[in-house]
Amino acid sequence: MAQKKIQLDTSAKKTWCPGCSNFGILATLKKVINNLHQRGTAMEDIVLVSGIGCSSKIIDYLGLNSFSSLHGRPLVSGEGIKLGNKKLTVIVLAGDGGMYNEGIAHLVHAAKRNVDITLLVHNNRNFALTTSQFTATSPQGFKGGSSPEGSVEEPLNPLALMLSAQASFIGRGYSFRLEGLEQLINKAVRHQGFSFIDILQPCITFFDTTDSYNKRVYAMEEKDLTDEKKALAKIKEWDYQDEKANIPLGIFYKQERPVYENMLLKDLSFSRGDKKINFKKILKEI
Ligand SMILES: Cc1ncc(C[n+]2csc(CCOP(=O)(O)OP(=O)(O)O)c2C)c(N)n1
Repeated sequence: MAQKKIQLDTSAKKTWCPGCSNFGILATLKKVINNLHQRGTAMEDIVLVSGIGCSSKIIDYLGLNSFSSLHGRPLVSGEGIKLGNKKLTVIVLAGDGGMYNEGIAHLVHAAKRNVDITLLVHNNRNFALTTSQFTATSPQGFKGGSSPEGSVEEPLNPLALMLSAQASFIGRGYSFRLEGLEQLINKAVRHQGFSFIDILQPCITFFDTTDSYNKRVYAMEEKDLTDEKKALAKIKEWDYQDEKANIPLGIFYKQERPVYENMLLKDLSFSRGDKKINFKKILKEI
């Protein structure tokens, strides 16, 4: 029998700028969560984790179990939650500043470990909540609070980083192409392993890339998703700098790999001298 649509609204006042593209991500996430529920996931088994930033406010607007972590640190919190209870569906939400600057070491290790969580990066290509400083994905020449003359740094391609860190699901969405974004997140959440999605999320106040993206984005066909060379070629179609290049959206790479928590928690025992200590037994005895 079909489950009833879940009302996820909260009473928290939305403090995003009017017209912010985060509203589209919020609406999409509500659909994704309802979809998960329709497929049998209990609401209490879904956990959202965020850091700090405009992007991270999203967890206040969704009536679900959630944890607000430090700026740049939501991934490790999410990993801890998943290790504590493998049954949970963990979705981590962060800004590009939090994830590609402060939290970049955690990002690389979460991908390498292949923890079964989904990461959504709201990539507006600036530190927006603090009124615009350049981040790792801002283009060279970006003018903001910390680079009034224009940033001299070239941008990082986060998808290329994720491919080399062995992320088992790599995708890109766009906050003004919501049908594609919803399908992409649905697939990411269902994937067993670390799922990474860079969501292009124009900051209409400080770095409005909407018109430029609208002209250049296109949906990729889903084929040969396990071929690393093809994935890299697609990833390199746009380097986050070139304002003329087309921007592919969808899944770039998907591969089955052993999941970290299944390997780590297989046995839950360790040896001390000739004694084997079993955590499961200890926990039962407490
Ligand atoms: C470790 C740390 N560094 C800096 C800050 C200050 N800070 C709070 S929000 C923010 C900007 C967030 O930018 P981003 O992560 O890109 O998210 P956005 O606001 O753009 O969604 C900064 C720099 C902080 N709270 N903690």
